[in-house]
Amino acid sequence: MTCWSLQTAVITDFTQLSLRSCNDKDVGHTHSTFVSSTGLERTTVSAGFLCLSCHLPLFSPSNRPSDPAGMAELEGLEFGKSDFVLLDEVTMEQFMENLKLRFEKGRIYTFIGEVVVSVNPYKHLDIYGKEVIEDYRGRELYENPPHLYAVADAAYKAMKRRAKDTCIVISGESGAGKTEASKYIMQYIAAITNPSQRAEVESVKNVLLKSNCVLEAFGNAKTNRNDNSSRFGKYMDINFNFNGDPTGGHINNYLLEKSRVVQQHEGERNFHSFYQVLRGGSDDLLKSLCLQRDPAEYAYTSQGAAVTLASNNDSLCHKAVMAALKVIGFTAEEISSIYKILSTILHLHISELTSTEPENTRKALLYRTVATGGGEVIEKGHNEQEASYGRDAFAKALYERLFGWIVGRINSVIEVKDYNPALHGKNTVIGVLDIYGFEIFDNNSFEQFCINYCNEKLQQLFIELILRQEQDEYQREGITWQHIEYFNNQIIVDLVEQPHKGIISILDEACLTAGKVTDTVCLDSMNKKLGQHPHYTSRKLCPADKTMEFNRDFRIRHYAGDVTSDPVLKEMWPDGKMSITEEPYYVRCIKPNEVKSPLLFDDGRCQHQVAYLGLLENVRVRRAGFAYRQPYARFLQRYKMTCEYTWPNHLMSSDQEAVEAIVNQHGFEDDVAYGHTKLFVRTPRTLFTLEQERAALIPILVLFLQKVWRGAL
Ligand code: AD9
Ligand code: MG
Repeated sequence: MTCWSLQTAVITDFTQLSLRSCNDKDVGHTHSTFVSSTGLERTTVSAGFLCLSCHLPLFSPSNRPSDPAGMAELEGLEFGKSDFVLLDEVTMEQFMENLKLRFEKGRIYTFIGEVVVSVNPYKHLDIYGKEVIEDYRGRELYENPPHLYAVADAAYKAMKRRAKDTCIVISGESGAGKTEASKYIMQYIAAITNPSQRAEVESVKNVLLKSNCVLEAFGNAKTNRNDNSSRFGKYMDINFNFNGDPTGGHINNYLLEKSRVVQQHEGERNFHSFYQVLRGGSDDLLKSLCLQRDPAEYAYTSQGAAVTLASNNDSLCHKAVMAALKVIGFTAEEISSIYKILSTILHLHISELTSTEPENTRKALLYRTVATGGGEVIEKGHNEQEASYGRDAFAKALYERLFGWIVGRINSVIEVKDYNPALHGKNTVIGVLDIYGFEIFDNNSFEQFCINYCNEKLQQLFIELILRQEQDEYQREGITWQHIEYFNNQIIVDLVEQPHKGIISILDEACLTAGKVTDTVCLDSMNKKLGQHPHYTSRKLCPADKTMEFNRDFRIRHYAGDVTSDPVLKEMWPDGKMSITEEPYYVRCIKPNEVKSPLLFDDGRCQHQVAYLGLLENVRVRRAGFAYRQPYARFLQRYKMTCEYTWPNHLMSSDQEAVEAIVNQHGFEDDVAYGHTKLFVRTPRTLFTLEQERAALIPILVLFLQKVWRGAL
């Protein structure tokens, strides 16, 4: 018997199994229990499983599986621990050592239980192909090496099995790999669904996938941190029918960074769309729009003095976007309008291109209408500064509306139509959240304030679900539990959003009395209310020119670092609402270095991210915790058939006692704890075994019942 032939065999009698070590030497004992390198004991032997006694892989080198994923696990020791839960000791030192080793070996994904930690490889890795997708399709999370596909499959299975909405939250700072991860996840879901290739489902999948290309063109830009930085938040819902096939979707977009349309930092660009049309548009198109090819010709595309992207070809991207727009269903007229608006923004030949009266446009930009005390209405000319402010505001508004319209148009194509729950069953959803990451610039504006606040809220959700709820439940259920300390960023969230004295409230007040409240008054009010807050400071900056007034700013100590915000905050908070299911799956992305290098693992920067993402605490909770829990009644209902004392009904005084009988009969005493209302199970193996036994018993039971019905018994 070769080891390889055991790849998927279910071992029922451990004592019969004798395998060789990876050195091809007999290890002198019979492997009886296995542990995958994700740390979970298993009864199914597959690549990467280590013997619990000798800790050696169960497969010899000559029998190595050919799939790269399996190989990685097989060589688990060389490539580090694929689940941080398996660290010998949960210390920052060991965590970082493992993370670094895996990054250097090209193993960019590592589990913390069900959470995937991902490090941006900054190079193409051959780990997303069809064969790899097949490895993950329908498998349990711990059966394969860590991968985004494992999480995508877990979310998909959870949605399908329990007909429950679920979502995948991808977080990490700018350039950590969130958007790439979200695309791989969507590709995976597209690949594993609609096996019967129904045309209407294929078309939905196609639009969903192609929408990324369009959204990135209009919503992403080169920043100093990321050549393809998302400048909007995206929450994409994919709807599924009872078969588990996509029937549609919806894109929520949040807070487009519209200030970029008129202003870019040194080294940064405007949104890709401008450069793409200039570089890739046909001569005819450019002529009709009166556009020059060179982005350096336009103020709005050249402020950052970085018109060319090293990592991407604008001209090719333009062609891809045009093709995607057509696939999605934009008409030729709509596409033409999109480009007219872009060119309008670029050179503000507004009247000609937006079909408005030239005189009206001129007036709108150069004059404002003022009501005099006597009830008269007069036109007052803008000074130069006011006129350029008006022009910029107009350009920003145009672009924002264009973006909103594009998203709306995509939504109109993919929205679920004619769905009849009575006919089609429950419509379920998987959401994928990819917002722009935490960012700190030299000059931080309202956008950074909002982006970082969003990230605080996401961290709060993570803390809430993974850390606090977990610990709270153990306490509530009376399970012995060593409390784990973690930094709760609620204090920072409160600083921003508390009614009356939070920063948003103070800004709101200032906006309501706009015109009367100056930056100084607003900052004074903030200092008065928040001066003592441990995460708030304000500075006076001495101007170089002594005749000028002091500049002032305020600083928030975010969980990821200090961010100083420019006090001129004039935009409005978006009214969009995001509904995240309470059972999210998490991908935590880490950026290995600031120079986009595939070779450099910057220890300091990575450790900082691990710390503020709370990953170490996550490992501790996970390690000390129980993988599953179920109320006694539900556990009993499901598994009572596996125990002679509980089937068909038990005679014990409580459900808990009956559950104890099941646990004892299977010898799982050491793997469980009894709470006040629930059974807690430490490793998935226990449930896995019970599930297998139940699955084996069901056909026997059905036969038995059929016989009873037919009166044969
Ligand atoms: V931001 O908050 O939108 O500024 P993201 O979304 O976290 O940021 P993004 O996914 O855009 O980062 O990744 C940045 C770049 O890293 C990509 O353009 C790729 O060049 C590179 N990257 C990220 N993930 C991968 C990967 N899995 N494989 C190869 C990757 N390259
Ligand atoms: Mg992004």
